[in-house]
Amino acid sequence: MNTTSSFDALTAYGWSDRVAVLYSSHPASATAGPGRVTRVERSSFAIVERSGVEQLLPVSAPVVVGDWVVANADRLEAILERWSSLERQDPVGGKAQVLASNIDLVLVTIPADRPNARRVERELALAWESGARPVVVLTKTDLGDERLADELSSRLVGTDVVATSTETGAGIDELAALLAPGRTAVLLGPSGAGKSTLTNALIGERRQRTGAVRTDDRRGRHTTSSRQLLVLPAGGVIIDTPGLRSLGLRSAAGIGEVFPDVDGYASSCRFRDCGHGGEPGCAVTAAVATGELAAERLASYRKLIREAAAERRRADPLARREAQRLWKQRTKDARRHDKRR
Ligand SMILES: Nc1nc2c(ncn2[C@@H]2O[C@H](COP(=O)(O)OP(=O)(O)OP(=O)(O)O)[C@@H](O)[C@H]2O)c(=O)[nH]1
Ligand SMILES: [Mg+2]
Ligand SMILES: [Zn+2]
Repeated sequence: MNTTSSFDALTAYGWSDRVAVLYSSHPASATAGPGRVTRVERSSFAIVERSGVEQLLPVSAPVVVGDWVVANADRLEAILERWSSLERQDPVGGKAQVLASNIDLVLVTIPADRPNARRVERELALAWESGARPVVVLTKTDLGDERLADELSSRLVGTDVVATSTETGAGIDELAALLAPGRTAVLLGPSGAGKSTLTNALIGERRQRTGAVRTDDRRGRHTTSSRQLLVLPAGGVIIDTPGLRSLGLRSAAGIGEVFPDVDGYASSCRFRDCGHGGEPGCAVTAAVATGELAAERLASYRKLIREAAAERRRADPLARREAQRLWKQRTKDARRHDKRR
């Protein structure tokens, strides 16, 4: 086993006791060394090894950026078990696409000059599903309304919001501190949000190409084309990603974490699986009626729930029939209940 050797170079890439245990308990570690995937291309992928040297291997298994692997000089022996993975519903194949693995933080970026809270809520749900902790990063605060950070914080109950600008340098140290002891973070957010610019600011040099935003609609131009794992000089690892248009949820697992306010009222609804769309005895719509809960927030929540449910039914025809049966039963019950009153 290689556990006594020096892992200095890999320490900067997030090597930890947890990885050491996964590695040394894997049979392949008897003959091959550990490495971390920094980039994946069509037919090859890059790993960094103990020596700190990056090398290219042919793709022989579905590796993703962030994976810890066991590899020989020119061959992938094994992918070590992932403890977190950020996944989206693949818009074409209907399968999951893993965007990054073994991450501790998901930095959900939202540009202050075209903030879209609904997109953030979707990305937060995706992030919670991954097993990593999401943090919202408001970018380009030099271009936006200065009340935006506070408005976001109050809408996104229970999620931290860091306000940044690479123009003024605001929030960059705060972000670096979140990453410092060797955590791995992945950047998520629309094209042109400033993810690569932020990456460069954290690294302290211009490593990632950045692109001007179109002036007509202020959208980005998809400057970054592939995911890239980079080491930060102050400690920590960052994965820069291209802005994605489609971010389909795989399940409803993360939605409750993003909407603890809605979930709080939902526990008082008459039906345990209330859809909060006009069902009798709905505590959530009652909270909207009294102004305790924003209608926009509920609309965003319901859209994500509906999408996750549709995804589940698509994947499972039995679930589809069960949903129809429940709905019929419930309307019958409700009629009976209302008559009794
Ligand atoms: N004013 C201002 N402009 C910024 C800031 N951060 C980034 N920009 C600009 O926003 C544009 C887009 O930045 P990128 O870093 O390329 O955006 P991205 O999120 O990486 O975009 P993709 O790679 O396409 O997903 C560039 O012209 C940056 O110079 C900021 O804090 N303030
Ligand atoms: Mg980029
Ligand atoms: Zn309800």
